[in-house]
Amino acid sequence: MTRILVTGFDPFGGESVNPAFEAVKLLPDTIAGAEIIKLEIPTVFSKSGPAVEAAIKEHQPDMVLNVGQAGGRSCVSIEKVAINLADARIPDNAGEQPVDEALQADGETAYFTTLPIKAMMQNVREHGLPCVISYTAGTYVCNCIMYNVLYMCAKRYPNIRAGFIHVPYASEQVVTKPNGTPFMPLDAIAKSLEYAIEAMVRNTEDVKVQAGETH
Ligand code: PCA
Repeated sequence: MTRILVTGFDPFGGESVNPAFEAVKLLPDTIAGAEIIKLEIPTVFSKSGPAVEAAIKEHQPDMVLNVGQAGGRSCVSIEKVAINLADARIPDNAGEQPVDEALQADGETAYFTTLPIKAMMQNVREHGLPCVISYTAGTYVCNCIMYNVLYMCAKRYPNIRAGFIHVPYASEQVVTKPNGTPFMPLDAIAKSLEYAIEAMVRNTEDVKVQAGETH
């Protein structure tokens, strides 16, 4: 049975929930016949990678999908690329605030996801939910975990495919935020993740559909 490790970060930046892990918790235990292993990980530069690697050792997954909050984005966005850079605008949950630091001294400048992200995007859209490919995961802990997981897969777990999804604020988070702040209901976020994961299981190769940006 295919096994997929799906992680979500804990709340950070003054929020009381993180829609990433809240949505991960709503996922079924199997998707398209694959077993879903759910894990909350700390929003901490130095601790998130080791937490994922411990779970990789314990569960031996075939794929790893890390999920994080991107407040300000309006729909689920699937990340294409992680860069070898940490540049934190706010301290993480342990007070770490790296500025212009490499994540791995011997790592590549960047890694592309090894998941079939266009097939994932397409499957979410075909179920009537908006979804885009994103070409930056930022420079905070989400880019850090995506980079570090792809780094460890390149170095130590060549058979694991990995990638990252950013999710918007959940409805309840924007109740006291300015009018117009983008959000999605949590169950729609969870459904988007489920359809993305379904396509991960069903597509070993990605599909060739247009998704790029002109700016
Ligand atoms: N989002 C942050 C870190 C944790 C999370 O859920 C980010 O996008 O970097």
